[in-house]
Amino acid sequence: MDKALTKNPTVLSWLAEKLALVNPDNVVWIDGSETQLDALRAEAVASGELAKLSEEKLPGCYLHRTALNDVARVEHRTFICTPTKEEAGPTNNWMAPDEAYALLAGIAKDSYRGRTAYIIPYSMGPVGSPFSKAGVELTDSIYVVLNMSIMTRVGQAVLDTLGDSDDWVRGLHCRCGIVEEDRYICQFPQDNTIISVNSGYGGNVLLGKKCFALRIASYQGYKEEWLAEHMLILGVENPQGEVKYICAAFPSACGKTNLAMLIPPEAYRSKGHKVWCVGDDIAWIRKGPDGRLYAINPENGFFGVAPGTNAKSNPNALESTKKGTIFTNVVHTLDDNAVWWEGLDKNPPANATDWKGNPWNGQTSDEKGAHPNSRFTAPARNCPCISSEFENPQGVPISAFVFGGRRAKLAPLVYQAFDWNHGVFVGSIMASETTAAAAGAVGVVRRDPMAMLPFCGYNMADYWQHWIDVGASLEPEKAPKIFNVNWFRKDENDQFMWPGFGDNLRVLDWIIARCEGKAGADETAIGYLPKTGDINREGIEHEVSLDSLQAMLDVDPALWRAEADGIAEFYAKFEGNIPVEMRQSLEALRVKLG
Ligand code: OXD
Ligand code: MN
Repeated sequence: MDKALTKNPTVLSWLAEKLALVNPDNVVWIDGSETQLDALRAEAVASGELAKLSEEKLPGCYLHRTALNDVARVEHRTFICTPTKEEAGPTNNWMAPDEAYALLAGIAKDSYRGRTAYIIPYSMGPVGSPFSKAGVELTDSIYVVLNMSIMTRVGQAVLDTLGDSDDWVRGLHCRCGIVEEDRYICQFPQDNTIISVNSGYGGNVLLGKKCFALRIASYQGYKEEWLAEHMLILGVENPQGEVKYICAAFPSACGKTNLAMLIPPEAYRSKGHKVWCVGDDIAWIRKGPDGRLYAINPENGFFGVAPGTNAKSNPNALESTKKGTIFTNVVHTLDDNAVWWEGLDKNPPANATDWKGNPWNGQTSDEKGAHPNSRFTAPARNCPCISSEFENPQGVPISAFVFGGRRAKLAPLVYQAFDWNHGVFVGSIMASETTAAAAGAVGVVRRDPMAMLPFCGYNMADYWQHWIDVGASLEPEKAPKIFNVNWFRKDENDQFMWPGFGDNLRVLDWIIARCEGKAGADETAIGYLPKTGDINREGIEHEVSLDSLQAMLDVDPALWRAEADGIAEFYAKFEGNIPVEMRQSLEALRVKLG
């Protein structure tokens, strides 16, 4: 075994126990140095775990393919292991901790035999920031080490900052045989512990991301009076150079990474408006000394979906992948030793290997070359619009929270909640209609409160109460305002009515003006809506008529009455544990709808 990088007794004793269980041939501490990472890259290339891509086209970039049965997060095999089922709540899978530890120990036992154990000390958030938390991940995968080195801050500095503290998250990852039936992603919030077995796919094994920064951290936030949210963070700069920060939560397939890296439309850009990305997936939020809420992005990179990313949809994300990036399950283009995915451009390669590793001719094949959930792991500092505040240990002050979903007819383009508690209600009723992109019926409403359904590490009713309590701790004029957006409203011909992408800034513009008390609104049953004249249409590329805008802002009482019934049905799952403030909001909505 390498010389330990820390004397922290809790780290050393946990490692000793887990190493005895998994029984590796070698043990390597990850110190965060480029020399060590380079050696690991070379080893992974030699073993075939990674392919080195063209140094000329994609410097420092690699390609990885997962097992065919291991391509996405597995929600049905993800468990919250709290002492009682009640603490996990009706929206999580639950297993009793003793049962889970015993089951997982049986699977993990001797699973590193003949392999090397890598000990990754990492920080979620800039090292030393009051928002940040440390973790240690024990893994038998170089792919995990290299991805964690992009997605988090890794190495000696993390352990030096941790000192002898016990406030760190234990993470054990065992690849085992990638057996689907024995795949488990278990979180033990009371023990600050994560155990993930039988997967090598990022979302299941980069334990700093969903497992720690959302599931464990949401519970830590509940206990320590802060919030861990599935939210992007962006800064909107006006021509005077003032930047306002917005946190936004969307279910998957709603363009979250695109919004986080939005390019202002020409009419705005030419006047000096800019958008800065602080984060594209996760926000950790705390009250600052001035009584406002501040957010940091605990991650250090982007683990983005590749298909659909292109020079038009998200040039900033595309540029972020041009160096130091690991691609997973995309197409390998053989003529130039680079990568391709559906939606990158209209020129699929003729001479390529698909995500399964088979020869693939993109010009004749009916099959997709890249897996629909293929990914890039790119360093955040590559992003052309990364915020100057990205590393700010104090975070950025939040002006607004934005929730959103994909609703063809129901939700208007944008509305503002009446107040904080009503905003919590608005977040709790977030939902998306299923699209043809996923298997199953189209247009089915899937509830995904605050986009946290698969990520809340405790009872969602307690989580909502925590949101209400955070609001109560803020002076009303310092509390962020809360909004809901819907970029996906459709007309009677089933066509999207709003152009989306850069033009979404026009909606953010109204949101910021509302936060500053500078824009008008109409009061409706569901919240405050802009008047058509309040949304700036100047220079909009795809003409949006006033009538069309009016239609996008329409609130149909019949549809909303049916929605209220759907919400009541969803709330009934929580057996009377819904915070009273939310029940009152639902009641008030019903009364106003008549
Ligand atoms: C993600 C997700 O990968 O939300 O970010 O699924
Ligand atoms: Mn996400």
